[in-house]
Amino acid sequence: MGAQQVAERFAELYGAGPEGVWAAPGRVNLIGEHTDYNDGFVMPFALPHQAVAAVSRRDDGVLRLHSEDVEGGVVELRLDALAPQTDREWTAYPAGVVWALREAGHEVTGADVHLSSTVPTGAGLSSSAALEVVIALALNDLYDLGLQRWKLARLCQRAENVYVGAPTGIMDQTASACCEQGHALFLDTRDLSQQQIPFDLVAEGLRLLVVDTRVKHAHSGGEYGKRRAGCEKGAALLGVDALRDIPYDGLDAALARLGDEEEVIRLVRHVVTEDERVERTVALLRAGDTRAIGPVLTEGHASLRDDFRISCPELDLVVDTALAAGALGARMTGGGFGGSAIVLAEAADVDTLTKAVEEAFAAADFKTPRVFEAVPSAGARRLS
Ligand code: GAF
Repeated sequence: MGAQQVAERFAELYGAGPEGVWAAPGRVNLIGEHTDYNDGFVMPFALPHQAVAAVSRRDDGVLRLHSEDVEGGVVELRLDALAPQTDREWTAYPAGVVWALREAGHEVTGADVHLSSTVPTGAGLSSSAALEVVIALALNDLYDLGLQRWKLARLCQRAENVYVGAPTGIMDQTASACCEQGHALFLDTRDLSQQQIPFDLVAEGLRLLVVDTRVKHAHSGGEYGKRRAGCEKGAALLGVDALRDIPYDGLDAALARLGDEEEVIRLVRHVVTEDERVERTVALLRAGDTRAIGPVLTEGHASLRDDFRISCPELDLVVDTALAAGALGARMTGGGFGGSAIVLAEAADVDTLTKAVEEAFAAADFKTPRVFEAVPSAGARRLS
């Protein structure tokens, strides 16, 4: 839905037009998976799919929320009654942002919100971060809070960690808030320093496909938290603040010190090698050698599948089929346990690859996957 339609719907719901309309995108992560809560490197880019919010202020301590994408009417919440982990519905994401802003001391006295999103949910493409960031940006503008983008991302992460109760890192919210069109975002999650890396695949005759396996994933489920806890145990055993502090050339020595902690060894190996893969990818892109990142993406998938153990048969089938059909590289993207994979391919091979993946899914009796091209798009912004 465009800005005007969302504004018109807002007026129907609330009796007057909104003060403004904002958008925040979902993301694909090119490389750097499960590194963000280890103070490591990530490299997402924004999708054209986005959450759009029409918003007006209120001064009576009431938050009214409505979504075009969810059945049901307007949900009305009192700001002074917002409390962490009391809401299991979609409303927890926007309400959590209001809670986090207020808890951080920002004066937000209420809002009317109408939302409409094109980011597929449960597909590992950050539909929830898009919802959080679009609300944070709207309230930042309307209440003149003056918060920088990275700070908004931090508050959205707090909403997700504390209010929603999902122990995620900072990547998705920063991607939605800070990405730029035609670029991938090289983010150091330790100090949140950022570099925009030009990533114009079309100009090079390349395409990046997203294959949504339609196997739903969720972060509040236990597996994500278990991996995070395992990484923290690894850092503690090795006497470092975070696994980011284990240098790539010191990995073998570090693993040797972990003795028979087999599971921790696998987690540590993934995180340390994944940080190196991000740095390698950045170097290749800077050198203009985009095709050469393909094998790095594929290595990342093997590490997530074999060491981090968060892939699933559908994701593995995408990767294996795409590579056999001539892709330059392929990997699962996002949190894992379902969701989406990405495939880097020559433009001329896109149709063949898509058909090969669809046929392989049909033969395996999996749900029909949704395949689309990912074009590095703009981050969050005001539309009107
Ligand atoms: C999810 C989380 F939300 C991110 O913080 C990140 O950890 C990612 O999984 C894995 O890289 O998207």
